[in-house]
Amino acid sequence: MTLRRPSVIGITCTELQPEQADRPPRIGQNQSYIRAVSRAGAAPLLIPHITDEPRLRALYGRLDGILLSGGEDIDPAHYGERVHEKCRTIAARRDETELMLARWAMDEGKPLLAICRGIQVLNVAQGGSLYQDIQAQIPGTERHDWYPGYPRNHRPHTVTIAPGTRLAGIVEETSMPVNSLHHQALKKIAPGLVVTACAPDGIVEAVEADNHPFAVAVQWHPEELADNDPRAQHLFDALAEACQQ
Ligand SMILES: [Mn+2]
Repeated sequence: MTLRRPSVIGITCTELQPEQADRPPRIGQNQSYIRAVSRAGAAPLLIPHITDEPRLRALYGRLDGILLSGGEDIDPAHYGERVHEKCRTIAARRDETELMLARWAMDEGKPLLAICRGIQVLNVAQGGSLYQDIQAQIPGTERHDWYPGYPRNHRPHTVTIAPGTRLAGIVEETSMPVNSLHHQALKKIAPGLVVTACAPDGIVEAVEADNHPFAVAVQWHPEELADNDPRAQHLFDALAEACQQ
């Protein structure tokens, strides 16, 4: 058996809200992502917000795979809309950084796992659009923003997964309960992406690229389930596996 070098997977960061007024601006990310990537045998690397293309490119070049994480709302200008009153925090430097990473990974076939905000970044990067607030913009939908006040592994709805998709192969299910920590959702699906899972109310919960070695995106938060649920951990395992190809 040949020992292989562990893959390096870049995890994008969120802008941390200062608890005290005198705290400087900081970035970081939930340790659940780091645990899930580590458990998959890969080395996690937190990616700061770098909007200078050559320098971000230098960092990107050293990564075997990308994990687009959850967080703020994307500036609707990136999909040609004005800011809706229910749109929440926007992080301009994060938008710019992640849209570049997503486009490069899609163009060049670098393995990509996109979670929550990540599925939205991937869709917008490829020319899709978003509902800026599910409750305000889509009548008759169920609640999807189960935060704060609920555990992050609370599973309020199921997803139906299309058989034969990469996602179905990874989680080995065609229906399963998931957590739901989002108030936005995919609207127009970008060219090159296919919907692979939906909630009972029709909200798109997963997409993947049909012409890419590994570009899988989910609207739920598998990193918050992966400590106890192999179906969630398998998404990170599959990303790490793709990075070794
Ligand atoms: Mn949901």
